[in-house]
Amino acid sequence: MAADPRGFLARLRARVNRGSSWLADLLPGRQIDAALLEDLETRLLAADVGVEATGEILAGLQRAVERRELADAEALLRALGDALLAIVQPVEQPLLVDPARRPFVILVVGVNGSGKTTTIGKLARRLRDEGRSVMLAAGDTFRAAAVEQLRAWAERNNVPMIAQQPGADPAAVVFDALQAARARHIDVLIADTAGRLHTQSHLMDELAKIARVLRKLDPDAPHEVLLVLDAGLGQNALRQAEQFRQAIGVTGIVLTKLDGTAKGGVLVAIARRFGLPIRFVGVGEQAGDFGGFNAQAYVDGLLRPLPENAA
Ligand SMILES: Nc1nc2c(ncn2[C@@H]2O[C@H](COP(=O)(O)OP(=O)(O)OP(=O)(O)O)[C@@H](O)[C@H]2O)c(=O)[nH]1
Ligand SMILES: [Mg+2]
Repeated sequence: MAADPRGFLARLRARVNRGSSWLADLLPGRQIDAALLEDLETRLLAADVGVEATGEILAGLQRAVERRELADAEALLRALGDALLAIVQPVEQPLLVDPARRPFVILVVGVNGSGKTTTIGKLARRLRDEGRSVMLAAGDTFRAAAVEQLRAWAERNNVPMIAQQPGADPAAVVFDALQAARARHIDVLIADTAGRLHTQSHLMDELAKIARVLRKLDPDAPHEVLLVLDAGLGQNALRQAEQFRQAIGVTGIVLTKLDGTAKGGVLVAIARRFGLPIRFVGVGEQAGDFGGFNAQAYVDGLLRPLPENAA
């Protein structure tokens, strides 16, 4: 079943790196030596694990080889898994909706096409299934189709949505929505925003304005700023995280499209560089292809993938 968490973990494990076993042809029959470690380094970099994390992992494995702790490929795989887990386990921090902050305001930001609106649809369903009342704010007033896309998710999930005409000030839309959510005693307000390049400073300023305007109603809002990153963008995702963090102060990351890339290792690079909580991951376009980040299932997916038909 789509909402079954075990089903989601299986999908995560099958779909990271498209379920292809990127180490399968590397390890069998090989001696654990410097040449193998060098090949492994190349694979980690190709999977977008990043220079910093790869260097750290390799240094640890090198020490283990010198101490003759890695007798065979299985031992190496285990050590590699432990090293990856040590980096990503600390960022497995679920989003906790504080009931004392009501409405709990989640502002969703990111570059064009990263998966913001889809994430909002999936998250709205998840929160609603947990028994919370949810409202959506159509803060992407830039694209006319954006409101309709969000409305479709709102209707599918049976949650209300606040919108204005195309071209309206997104800060005004989100402000109105917070007032409406308050009046209706809504638990969680999720605000969509237009995609923007992290290099467009006036659009980054617009995000800061949305946050500023929200604070007129609630000094603690937004309670969560979710940055949605497309895993397929590789190292560019790191630059995006840096810029959004500076512009608005990201409190959590959603990594989407882990199903559509052979570079799912970028999550490790992001965890290593920023240490920001990874709240959710997306492994497909359907509502059920979304769940809280699970470090162990993710590392298993990298190193010991399940076939797609198991998911
Ligand atoms: N395969 C896959 N596709 C996804 C995932 N998340 C989103 N998508 C798809 O990515 C495309 C863009 O998603 P949107 O949610 O519209 O992205 P957005 O960030 O709102 O885009 P803009 O509003 O244009 O900035 C859509 O076709 C989604 O179905 C995912 O986890 N996996
Ligand atoms: Mg959108």
